[in-house]
Amino acid sequence: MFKEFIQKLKNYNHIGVFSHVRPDGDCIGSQVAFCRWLQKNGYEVSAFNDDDVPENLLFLTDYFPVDKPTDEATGKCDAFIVLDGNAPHRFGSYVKYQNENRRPVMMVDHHPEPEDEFDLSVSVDDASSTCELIYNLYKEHDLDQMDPEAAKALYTGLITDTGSLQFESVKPETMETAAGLLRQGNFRPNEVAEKVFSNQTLPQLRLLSMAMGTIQLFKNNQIAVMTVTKKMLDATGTTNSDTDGFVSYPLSITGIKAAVLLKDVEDDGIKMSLRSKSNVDVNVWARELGGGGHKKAAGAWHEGPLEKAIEETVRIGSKQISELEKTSSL
Ligand SMILES: [Mn+2]
Repeated sequence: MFKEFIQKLKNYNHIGVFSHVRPDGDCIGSQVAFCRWLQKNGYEVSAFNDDDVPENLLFLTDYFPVDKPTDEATGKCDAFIVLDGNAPHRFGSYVKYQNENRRPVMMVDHHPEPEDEFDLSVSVDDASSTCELIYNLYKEHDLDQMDPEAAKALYTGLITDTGSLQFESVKPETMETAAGLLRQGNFRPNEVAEKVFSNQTLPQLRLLSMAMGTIQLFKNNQIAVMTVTKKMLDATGTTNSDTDGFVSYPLSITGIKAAVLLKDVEDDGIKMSLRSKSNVDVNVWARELGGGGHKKAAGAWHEGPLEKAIEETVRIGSKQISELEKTSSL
């Protein structure tokens, strides 16, 4: 899988590694583990992200620092790697740096329908996570190069991108990857899980409680909608990033086929997270709203206002559910 990738890397000295904007566990986990791999193999390495690393993932930046890109720092790089996204715009200011001075770029990712904008792509859309792919890179090259830090970083992405190894994307290979990481890194699962999942603040829980109160069900109780507004953030002293993971709560209601979280927290429209636990394809659904993602998890945007965004979103989802019901394939 990585033979050509590893060979091509040898043409360069200083690699700039970008992960996608508004980073998550898979994004930072794969970035940190991959940067350590590059370093072990003699490369100069810089890791970039436009946005702050979320609080619960900050421990990963002790393993490898992730900085905001600058002209000076990107200027040192003779090649770029982009991780956990399959279109240039996912990497924010990466596009600007490439426009100013185009460098060879390689991509490693697991999202469907990648854009053809990269010099080399390792794109595996049935992999659970980009971290699973980076584990394969280590394995194909030399697994002994994986230290406990890299193993914990990859384990982070493995559990955050799979709902703690519960999603449909989890295959026997994913579990084997998890086992390999625990063995190679010599750590227990709770050591990482507690850092990532059990560090909620009281304001975050208060916000969650308010968001729970907004849940509405549609289409014979098969679609759940949850909303978060700027007012709720202000009342609880929280920010947009404190809503991470909220959408899984409405999805856990019995009989629900798909859930949508609408966040009316910025001046320029409404951000939506769509999740499915059925044959409802939220990638197709989000695409009708100008967004996209995976079959089971996707994102979209609506210009608002909130009521209109809910109505249109529910209408599109209901249409898909009706079609699936017709063929008894829901
Ligand atoms: Mn991912």
